[in-house]
Amino acid sequence: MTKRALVTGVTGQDGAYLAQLLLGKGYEVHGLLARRSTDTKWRLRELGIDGDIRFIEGDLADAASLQRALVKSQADEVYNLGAQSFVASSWDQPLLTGTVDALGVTGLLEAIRQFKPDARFYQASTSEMFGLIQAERQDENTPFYPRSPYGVAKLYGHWITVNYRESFGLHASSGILFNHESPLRGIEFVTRKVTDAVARIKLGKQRELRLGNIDAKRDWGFAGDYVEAMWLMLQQAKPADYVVATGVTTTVRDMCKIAFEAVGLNYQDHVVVDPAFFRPAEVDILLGNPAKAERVLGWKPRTSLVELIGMMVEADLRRVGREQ
Ligand code: GDR
Repeated sequence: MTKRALVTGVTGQDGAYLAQLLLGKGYEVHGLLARRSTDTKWRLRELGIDGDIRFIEGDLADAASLQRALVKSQADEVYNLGAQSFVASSWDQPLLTGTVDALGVTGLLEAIRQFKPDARFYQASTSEMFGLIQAERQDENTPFYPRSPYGVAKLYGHWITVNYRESFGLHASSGILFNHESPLRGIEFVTRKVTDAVARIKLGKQRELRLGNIDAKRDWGFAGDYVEAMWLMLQQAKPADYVVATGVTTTVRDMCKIAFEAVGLNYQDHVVVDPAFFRPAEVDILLGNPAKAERVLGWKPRTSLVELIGMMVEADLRRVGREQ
């Protein structure tokens, strides 16, 4: 029997890699497609899978469209990857962020409860929920203290997932993913902003790179590795929550150093700190402990930060080169 999956956020970085993984496993993949005036399918085209996904028009902010998507797809597995996912924008659009990232999760869980209660559910939770809480390494038992409207909305999404699991017996799991990047990362996020700039500077199209807080520390992994953990969570007999991370933390500054060194440049010659990119509140350090994912799911990150940044710089050199 062919398995059917419904993926929200299918045009995003994680959605694209997950869809590729599921198609490779023989799934029928349905993707919720929000109507936008701009082209959103470029990632799916880059992976060569845009023609293989069954799109269902809908939006996490529209509960009726979620119900329709559930009925239409008859999904066995539902992956909720759709979100307003840029932390900095969540201060400018706090209500939209809450509507999509918090209430949207309830809308989807309700649609499952009413129309496909045997479907398994994955919620994209985030290390941003830990926020101010500094632990030696953050794990599933670390308390939460979000530091942005995004983090607060995601914490609601996390707890409503736990509550629907405990209240209605849904097979609902939540992956607390630390930062995960790739050549398909949106340009607004710091790693891709850096690797794109490195390519432009190397090819003589840009001179400087303006960044915010370069002392922030993040636990960065490769998105392609992380979508495997999502799938594994839904293959378990019992639903649960898992931290997905590398267990290594690096400053934005050192990540820049790696990226510029990949093309033989010194970041200090190009990076300018610009307070315009500082956030109203910052999460200073994130460092995860993926021991449970390794023990229960048999999952391990396979890509180091140096390999990841190298892969991103290479892809951006090709992209910028093509523009010329
Ligand atoms: P983050 O990712 O907020 O951690 O959330 P981002 O790459 O935006 O920021 C990482 C850190 O870099 C600092 N920083 C800058 N960030 C951006 N975007 N632009 C800059 O110029 C800049 N300069 C310094 C930030 O202040 C921050 O400390 C990501 C998102 O994918 C979330 O959706 C996800 O939940 C978490 O990761 C896990």
